Amino acid sequence: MRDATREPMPVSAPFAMTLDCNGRALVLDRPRVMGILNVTPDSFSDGGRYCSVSAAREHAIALCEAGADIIDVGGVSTRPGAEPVAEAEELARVIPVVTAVIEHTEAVVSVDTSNPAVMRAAVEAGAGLINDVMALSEPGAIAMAARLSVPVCLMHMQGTPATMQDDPRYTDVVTEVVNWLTERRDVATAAGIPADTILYDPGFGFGKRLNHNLELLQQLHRLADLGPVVAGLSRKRLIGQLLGDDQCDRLVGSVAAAMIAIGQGASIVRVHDVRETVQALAIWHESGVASPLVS
Ligand code: 8Y4
Repeated sequence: MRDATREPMPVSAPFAMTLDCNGRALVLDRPRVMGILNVTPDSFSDGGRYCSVSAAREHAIALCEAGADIIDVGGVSTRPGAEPVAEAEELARVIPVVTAVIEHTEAVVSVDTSNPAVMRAAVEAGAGLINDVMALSEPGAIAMAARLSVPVCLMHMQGTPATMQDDPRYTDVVTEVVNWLTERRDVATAAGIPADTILYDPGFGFGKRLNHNLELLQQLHRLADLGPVVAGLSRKRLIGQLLGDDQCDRLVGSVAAAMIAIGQGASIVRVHDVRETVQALAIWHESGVASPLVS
């Protein structure tokens, strides 16, 4: 029997919203987990394309069985020093995997890309969310996202992946990130993207030092005033920094960080370790502790 003290907390607008992700519903009545599926050659390599697609598909199925609500498929690395990837190559990596994940799972598929042609092909293959670390700043990206009418995640980055960690500077990182995301929202809505289909992400680690990342985490609730927040902390360097050892295993630290982000009002956490994060979130949910998503 379900004890009255363990009934889920009531959740109200504005963020108990349901997003229509290309026919698949993403209900933000509780924190959701986005599982990371990298389809760069170093992740599921075997030379041949078929092998890597089937390996990626199997990993996606495992992530869903572990409780992922969203699978984020990305074919281009954002690491400093990563090789640029031609459009044809990105399409060849991403689209067969999107197709396979749509066919074999019920998850919302998000496409991690800044390229409008990849956005279009992915949505045609069934993807239901655009996750763009460039916040639709590439030529044609805003217009394409507006035309595709799927929700978009706008992420903040200072600089470019190649140089962003060289010397990031802010006067007031949280205010600057909030203002920048507000500007990107205004550009997006002016182009016809409905405001209630936009998600916001501070871009942990993207042109930020440890103190910047921590300030953003401490004040993540200020981003949540804009709309649903996505937080990606999983296995990032800041976890190693906080643990005092860059080389140590980052699993437990990543799960803890995801929980803190949820406590600060994040709607979606982007993670590698789905099973562990889902377990931690179950404790959150079942505890009945008031969700910050309740307004
Ligand atoms: C180990 C593994 C260390 C991965 C670092 C990393 C975000 C994102 C990335 C994010 C959203 C990454 C595509 C960087 N981070 N999308 N993408 N938010 N929305 N690095 O924080 O995971 S890639």
